Amino acid sequence: MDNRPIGFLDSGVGGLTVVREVFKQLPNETVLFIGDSARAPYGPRPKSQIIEFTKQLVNFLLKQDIKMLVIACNTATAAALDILKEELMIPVIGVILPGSRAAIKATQNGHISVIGTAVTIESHRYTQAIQAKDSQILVSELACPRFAPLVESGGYHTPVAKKIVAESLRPLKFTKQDVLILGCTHYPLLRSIIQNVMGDNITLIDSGIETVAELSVLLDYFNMSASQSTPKDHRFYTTASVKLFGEIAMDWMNQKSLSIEHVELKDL
Ligand code: I24
Ligand code: DGL
Repeated sequence: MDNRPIGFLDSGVGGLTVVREVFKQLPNETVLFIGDSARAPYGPRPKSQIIEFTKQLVNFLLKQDIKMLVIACNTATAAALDILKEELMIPVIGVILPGSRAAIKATQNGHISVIGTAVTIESHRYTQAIQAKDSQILVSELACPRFAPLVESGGYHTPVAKKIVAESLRPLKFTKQDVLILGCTHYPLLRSIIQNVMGDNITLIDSGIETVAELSVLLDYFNMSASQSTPKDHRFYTTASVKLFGEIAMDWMNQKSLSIEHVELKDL
C-alpha cells in the first residue's frame, strides 16, 4: 500500500482527459496535477524548450512527494520522456507506449495511423514504439495542428468542426489503416467526429485511457496501490488562470468543487 499522490503534468488542460480516466479506473488514487497553460500550447515549440519546461513541472511535482509520475501530454512525452526516465528515481510513464501497445493489439491488417501535434509526429516516437515490437507493422503519421485549437475554441461539436476534421484527415483516406491512434490529449473530445469521418471500420485508440490502464498494472506490480478508505485530497495547479482552469476542469470531470491553485512561472 502507498497512499501518496500520483503526479500528472501537461502543457495545459488537455491532460485532464487522462485524469478523468484516473477518477474512473483508479478511484482510490490521489491526483496531483500541474498544467502549464501560461506557456501552452507546447505542440509548436522547439523540442529543447519543451524539455526545459517539462523538467520544471517535474521538479514542482517531485517537491510534493509523489509515488509515480505520468507525463499526461503526448508532446511532452515525445520530447522529454527518455531524459526523465534516466534522471528520476520514481517510476515515470508517458502516453505514447500505452497507446502503441493498444494499437498493436487492435490492428488486424498491420497498418496503424497516428495523429498528433507537429512535435509529436515529427519525433516519430509512435512509429518507433510500434516497430520496436513488430517491424512488420506499417505506421502512417499525420500532424493535425488545427485540432487542439479547435477543441479550445469550444466549437468542437459544430459543423465547422466536422469540416476541419474531414479536411485534416483527408490524407488518411488514401491509406489502409484499420487503427487510428489519437496521439494528443485533446483529440478524445473530437472522437465522435473523427469516427464519423473515418468510418466504423476504423478502431480509435485513446492514449489516455490506455495509459491509465497501464498505470493500474504498474501500481499493482510495484505494490503501490492506494488503500480504499483514505480520504482523497486531489490537488490541481495551473500556471495561468485558476478560474478558467476550474471552469474547464469541473465541467469536464463533472465535479462540484476542486482544489486548484495558481503557480507563478518564476516559482517553478
Ligand atoms: N478546452 C481546452 N482548452 C481550453 C477548452 C478550452 N476552452 C474551452 N474549452 N482553453 O482543452 C485553453 C486555454 N485556457 C486553459 C485554462 O487556463 C487558461 C487558458 C481541452 C480540455 C480537455 C479536458 C472547451 C471545453 C470546456 C469544458 C470541458 C471540455 C472542453 F469548456 F473541451
Ligand atoms: N497536451 C498536448 C498533447 O497531448 C496538446 C496541447 C499542446 O500542444 O500543448 O500533445
